[in-house]
Parts: sequence; C-alpha cells; structure tokens
Amino acid sequence: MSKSERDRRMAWWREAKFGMFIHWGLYSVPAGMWKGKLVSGLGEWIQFNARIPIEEYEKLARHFNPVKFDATEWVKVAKEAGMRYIVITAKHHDGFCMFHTELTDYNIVDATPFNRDPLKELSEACRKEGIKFGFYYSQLLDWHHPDGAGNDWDYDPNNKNFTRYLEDYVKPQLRELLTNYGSIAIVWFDIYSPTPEIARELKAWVHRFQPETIVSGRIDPGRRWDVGIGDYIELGDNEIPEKRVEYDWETPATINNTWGFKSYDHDWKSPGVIIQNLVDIVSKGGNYLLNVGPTADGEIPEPSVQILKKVGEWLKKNGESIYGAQASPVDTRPHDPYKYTSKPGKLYVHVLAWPWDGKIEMQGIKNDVERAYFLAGKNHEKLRFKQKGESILLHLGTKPLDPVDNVIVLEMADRKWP
Ligand code: JFZ
Repeated sequence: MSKSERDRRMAWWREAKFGMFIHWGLYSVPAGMWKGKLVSGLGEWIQFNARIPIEEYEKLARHFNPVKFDATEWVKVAKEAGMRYIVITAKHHDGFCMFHTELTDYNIVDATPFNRDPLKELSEACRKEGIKFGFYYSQLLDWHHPDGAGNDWDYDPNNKNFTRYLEDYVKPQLRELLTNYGSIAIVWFDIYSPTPEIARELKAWVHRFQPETIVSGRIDPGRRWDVGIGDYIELGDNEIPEKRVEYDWETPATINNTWGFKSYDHDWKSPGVIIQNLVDIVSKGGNYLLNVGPTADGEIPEPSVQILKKVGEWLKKNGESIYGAQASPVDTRPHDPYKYTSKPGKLYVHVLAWPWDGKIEMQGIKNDVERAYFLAGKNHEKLRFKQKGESILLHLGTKPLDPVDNVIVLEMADRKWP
C-alpha cells in the first residue's frame, strides 16, 4: 500500500476528527444484570463475565424488540454533536449479528420479534445526512460460534478450528457487509487477528469489495507487532497519549464506563470533559471515537443525548479549530492551562483554564503574530498582546466567553506557518 494511496483513503478521516461509536446488541437486554444480580465489567461482556451458557443467552433474542429505534434520530444526534462518522457493532464478541446474514439465524432479523435490519436503516440514514458509515466486527472472539474464540464454558477450545471460522464464516459475513450496505467508510476490527498474515489477508479481503474502506488499527495488535497493518493506530479504551503521535491514530472512548448499555451506569462524562478530551486528542494529532450504548428499546440514553448536544453547541462556534486541524506545532507541558491546534497561518490557543488576571504567557511561538482574537467572538475583535521573540503575553480580559474552552486565534505573519 503506497503512502499516496493511504493518504487518499485517510483524507476525510483526518478532516473528520470526531465520530460516534455505537455498541448495541443482545447484551443491551440484560443491561448489566443477570438472574437478579449486578454483573460487574463491561455491559457487552456480560455473557463472558457471568459465563452464561449459549442456550440461556440465546433466549434474550426473543425479548429483543427495539421498537423505538429510529435511525434518522440517531444520525441527528450524531450530527448535532458535530460527529462526522458512525461506527456500529455488526457482530460483537457474543456472536449475535445486528444485520441480516445468510450465515446464521442468530441475527436480529431472523431471531427477534423486531424483524428489521438496523444496519441497513442506519447506513441509509447516514448516506442521506452525509455522515460516513462504518461497522465494528469481532474477527476472533465469538462466544456463540463453535469455531470462534473465547467460549470455554460451552465448548472445548481444543476442538475449535479458527481457519474454518475465518474462511467459512468471517469472510462470507464481511462480503455481505461490504456488498449489501452501500459505501462502508470504516471496518473497525476488534480484537486482533491471530497472526500478521491473517490481518493482511483480512485487509485485502475488505479492499477486494471496497478499496476505499479504512481498516482500523485493531486488525492487528499494532505496535506490539510493530507492523501496523491497519490504516491507523487504535489506542486502548479511553487512552489519550502523553505526547503527539506521528501517525494517524484514534482514541475509542466510553461516555460513561461501559460500551454496551448498563441500566445502572450513570457515571456520565460531562460535556466539558468530552470537549477538553477532544481538544487534547486533536492537539496530539488524533481522532476521538466516542461511544453511545443504546437501550434494548432502541433509544440512545437521554443523558448521552444531552451531553452530546452541549458538545455540538461548542463545536458550532469553535469547529474551525478542530475539523481538519493539525496537531500542535508547539510543545506544551501536561500542566499548561492551554493546548494548541493549527492550520496554515493560524495557531488556535485552547484556553482550558481561565487565568485569574486575564493574561497568559506562551513560549516557543516561532513566527511573528499579526493578530489575535476570540474564534467565538462576534466580530473577531482584536486582543491585546506583546511578542518578544518566541514568547507572547496575551491579554484576554477577565471574563471568559465559554466555561470550558476559549479558543484564541493567532494569525501568523507567514500564512504557510507552521
Ligand atoms: C474491546 C472490546 O472487548 C470491548 O468490548 C469494546 O468493544 C472495546 C471498544 O474494544 O476492548 C478492548 C480491546 C483492546 C484494548 C482494550 C479494550 N486494548 O488494546 O487496550
């Protein structure tokens, strides 16, 4: 894969910066409870954590009837949040398929009273609204299929045949997903192909059907193999690196503490935390894929909707400093009360903590600043500043415009800087 080919494929993704992850499946029915007891751990791992036999877990399908599901509404929530792409679980580790597949009846169309294909409806709604659509696919762990990995309580691991699983199940399902659901922007594999050869084989298989599809980093364990077969590096859950990463990378993140819905996880991140995480990630060159975990009724939990609405309001005023922005060209220290993003000729100073005296001093600005103003300011009225070599003293005034992140634009003399 040439650099120019990958650059072409990644262009929209580097511009987009912010996406919606959706973990939705049978696990949304128990929602973190089993036989009247709370099951600790991630919502979508309940079958593994409670070692639920397939015969019992399958029965959930007859109770899965998400009549409140409205793909247009979900896409509206993503758009209002300022999210530019959506990745939804097609098949998670429990093996239940959220799309109509000929390979098994263990899918939402054939096994539930719902009898509709949410991936079809969501992909169509995304296309109508200009949101990129992708799907998550668990290519190794499958606690339902006899040849899938991970279920040692119903099956004897010694009798499993992963090659058979890959050839007779995974590849045909990927063909269905890459043939029947329109343009697929991303295939978000998880977690890890068993060997680099299989990872390369899966990536080639995806591109046989849709050459422009981006393949996520978790097609392989990334740096652990040092071969990076995916189109970008997928960091750990909610992991934000200390420093800028000189490659395409993404932080997958929960909005509370679980991916799949849990009825009692109300530990929501505030809009402020989400905005500051987004700024931190973009300032280091990454994308932020933030998750919602819809209920068994087919609704995105209202607290998530309200949080995302507030994030979108901030992005409406300050999106220029995020979408298509480059990582900070100036090093900052972890405790600095500001982060930088940049575009040619502009440095965006994200003031994350308002200085009591209304002033901030910045070092390492290796170009002459011509003008400074609040990005969200009505008329971009000029701010007073004093530059001495590479250091700048900026007078912000005593009242912030925004409670979370006030973005100051420094217009540089060199329109091509950095
Ligand atoms: C995986 C899944 O097991 C989990 O249910 C969820 O879908 C999440 C997005 O992805 O969990 C992982 C996989 C890899 C790492 C961490 C969590 N990792 O490499 O640090």
